[in-house]
Amino acid sequence: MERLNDIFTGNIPRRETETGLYSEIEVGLANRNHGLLLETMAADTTPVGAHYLLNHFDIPILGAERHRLSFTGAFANPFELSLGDINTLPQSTMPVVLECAGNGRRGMEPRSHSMPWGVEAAGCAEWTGTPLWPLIEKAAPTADVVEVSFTGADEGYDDGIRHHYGRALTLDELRQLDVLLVTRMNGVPLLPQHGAPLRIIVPGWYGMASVKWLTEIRALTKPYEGFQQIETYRFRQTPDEPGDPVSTMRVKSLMIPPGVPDWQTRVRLLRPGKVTVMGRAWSGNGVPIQSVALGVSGEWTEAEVSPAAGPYAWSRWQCEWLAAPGEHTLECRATDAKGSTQPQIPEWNLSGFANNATHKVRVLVAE
Ligand SMILES: Nc1nc2c(c(=O)[nH]1)N[C@H]1C(S)=C(S)[C@@H](COP(=O)(O)O)O[C@H]1N2
Ligand SMILES: [Mo]
Repeated sequence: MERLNDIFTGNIPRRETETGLYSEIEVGLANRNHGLLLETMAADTTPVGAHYLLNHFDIPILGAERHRLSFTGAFANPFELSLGDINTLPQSTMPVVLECAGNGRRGMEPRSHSMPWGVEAAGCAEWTGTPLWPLIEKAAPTADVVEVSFTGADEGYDDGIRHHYGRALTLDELRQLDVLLVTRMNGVPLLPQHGAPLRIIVPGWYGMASVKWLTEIRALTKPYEGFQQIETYRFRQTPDEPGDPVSTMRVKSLMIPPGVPDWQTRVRLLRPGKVTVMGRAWSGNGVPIQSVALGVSGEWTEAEVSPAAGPYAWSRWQCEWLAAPGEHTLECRATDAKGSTQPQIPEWNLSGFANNATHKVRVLVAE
């Protein structure tokens, strides 16, 4: 990835953290990047228009006819593919949970000055395309290749540095992860905002790895130094440390807020009696969900968990609750098959990444 130097380089530095009221700039980011509408978790597959979006720069409008993907750099057999070429390759469809690494950022204080996600930066769509690994093998990385980079057509500045959005994976990661070269979402061609005409999906990882508007796959003999790999998506306590990279998703659950909402506050209102509370749960790296519990005022009840539709899909959970008059906070907590469980209070980091604290919903119950 090129780091272009021009008169704008270094002009707009990052503002690392913020406290108190949200700024107009942060609200502007939220308007560009909408979240999952939680009530659509009633469906196994998130409808295309209800899936969250995270676009750093402007959406490039790319013509599918003329689009080419190049395999370049340290490959013994470099080549280019058109969309027509990709469509003739073996196709597979996978339900995959995508979650933005910044999901839950609003729950960390002080907060990072960035996209102000609550809990809604997740979704489970069905992605269709051709498996990537056979194409990497066909391109034949030379013996000294360590990483492969993925470059998007979108570009802009972050922290004063101009770059195309790009990420990399090591050859070992590419061998192990079921990375898909994707042209369709829920059976229809990708919409512009989800990466049309071509993206990758890296199942089990936070969303930043799933590069959209893919133009180039480059074999590298040195570790990738792109902005989105080195400068961000790192767990840091201070701005100066290199930090550990963000990769696989942490165990997480969400609930469909029960009852009906109040328009302005979204507070949930319901009548006393038996209520079925339901939601979804998932973990990273293809690890299945073991159990989910619903907490009401510190008392936990085991939920019923249905198996996921695939190794990277979410599980449905549901739990009966006898709603008594009053004000309550409902909370859901998942545990995965490796025994990882959600904390009630998130672990703070500078950028507000990977907040997998329990999802809490306030409800008012009255006759
Ligand atoms: N080219 C490009 N790819 C990208 C991004 C981007 O801004 N540009 N955002 C990433 C991030 S941070 C996330 S969370 C996912 C979001 O995918 P979606 O908008 O299809 O839900 O795309 C990833 N791929
Ligand atoms: Mo993201």
